[in-house]
Amino acid sequence: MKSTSIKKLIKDIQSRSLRLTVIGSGYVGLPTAALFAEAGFHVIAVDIKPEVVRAVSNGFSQINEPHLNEFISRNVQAGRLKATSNPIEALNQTNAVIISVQTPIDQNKNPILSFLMEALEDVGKNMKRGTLVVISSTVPPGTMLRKVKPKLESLSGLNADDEFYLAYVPERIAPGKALREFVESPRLVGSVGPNSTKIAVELFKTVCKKVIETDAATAEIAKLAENTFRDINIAFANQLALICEQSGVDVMEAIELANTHPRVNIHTLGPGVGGPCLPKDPYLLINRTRPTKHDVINAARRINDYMPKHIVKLILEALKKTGKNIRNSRIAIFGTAYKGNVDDSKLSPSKPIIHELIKLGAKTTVYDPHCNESFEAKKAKSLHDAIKDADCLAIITDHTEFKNLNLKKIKALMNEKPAIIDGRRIINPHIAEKLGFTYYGIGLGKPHKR
Ligand code: SAJ
Repeated sequence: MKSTSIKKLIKDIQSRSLRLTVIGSGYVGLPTAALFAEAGFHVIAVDIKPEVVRAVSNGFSQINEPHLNEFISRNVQAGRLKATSNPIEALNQTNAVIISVQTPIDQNKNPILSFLMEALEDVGKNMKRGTLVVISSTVPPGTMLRKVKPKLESLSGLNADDEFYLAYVPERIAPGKALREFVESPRLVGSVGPNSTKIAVELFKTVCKKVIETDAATAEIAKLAENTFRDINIAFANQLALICEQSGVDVMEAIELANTHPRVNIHTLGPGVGGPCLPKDPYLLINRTRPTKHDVINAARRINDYMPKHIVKLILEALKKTGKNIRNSRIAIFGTAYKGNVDDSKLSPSKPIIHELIKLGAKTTVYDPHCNESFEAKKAKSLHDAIKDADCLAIITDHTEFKNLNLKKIKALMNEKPAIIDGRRIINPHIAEKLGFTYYGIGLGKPHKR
């Protein structure tokens, strides 16, 4: 009986007759739904936000992700992709479900698992025997075995890996490259049992080039380790930047040289670390462990959280140098998105920077060609509007549009004695200074080489 059901599921995957629900149609869920539909499955994308459901039903995405619109429109037209805000309606029509809801943290840095628990409630109460349940959300260590499995078993009255199938398949896609990375990045399948693994591997093989099997607990830690490693590496680059500023050295050159060593790969410094993942995943990783003095993870978080304050410090220094006071100075902020070429401003370093500037009495204007957020500053319609009569330009996001700025034109629009604070080191300091800007680049110790 059991082996028939496994064989049937595998056959259904191979013939694409398996029907799939994806719960949570955000930055991860929507690319997931679109790619499985593209692979030939019938997929129902579920989201609580009516505007998301409306957009997908009309064949487009509210998320600004390269090529996602094409995939959605093609698959909606082909009848393979639908959207609904009613998970039960979707679950009744499908025999596999991928849950990709958010798992943020609260003010005390503790995980908020309520979105996941609500989704599990719907799935557990409504799933049929033989359903495959995949958790794709990032979760604290131990969640699959301690929370997800018992909850689904008790709500459904079915046994995992026997009467229904369960796997942890964490996502690894970076916004801006989501579709490509979904296919190209090796995908971890965290097992709660051999039958479940077999089926989950078969399903993900239809879209991902490489699938790696492990147990669920190890996959949970591996996923969190990836983002925590990146956060720690960036914190190291940021600390190097602070060291270089005091040592009269350019951190960009120092890192470039260090990275010529075959076993060194220092990441890029910046104005802080934002986004839906890196600022919170380290806290998920250490959530259930005893506090320890020997703690690189919290130390890295502290450094990265300090960086926005450092940007404000550089702004104050530059204004002082040009004989201006922050109160009533006009500051143009370039970028509210958390990183280049995305429209997401979640936990963006721009937020604390803008709030502090407003608190200090600066007239703050923001410009972001990708992102609507302004964090209570005045929003400029164009680069020209943002920069006009500004005393200081602070570059916070590394959007492509900011990489080749016409500094001559910018200088002509700005007030006398203009300053630039380069939080992403995308401007040539020598050119800026030659044109008469007071230039402060993060990690650029002065006097720097000419
Ligand atoms: N940043 C730096 N320096 C760097 C790299 C990034 O300051 O060298 C900053 C960015 O500007 C941004 C923040 O860090 O503010 C996060 O950007 P990111 O590109 O590192 O990460 P995300 O949040 O867009 O995506 C990450 C990715 N994880 C890794 O690369 C290990 C992605 O693969 C994950 O799928 C995603 O988190 C996730 O959802 O977990």
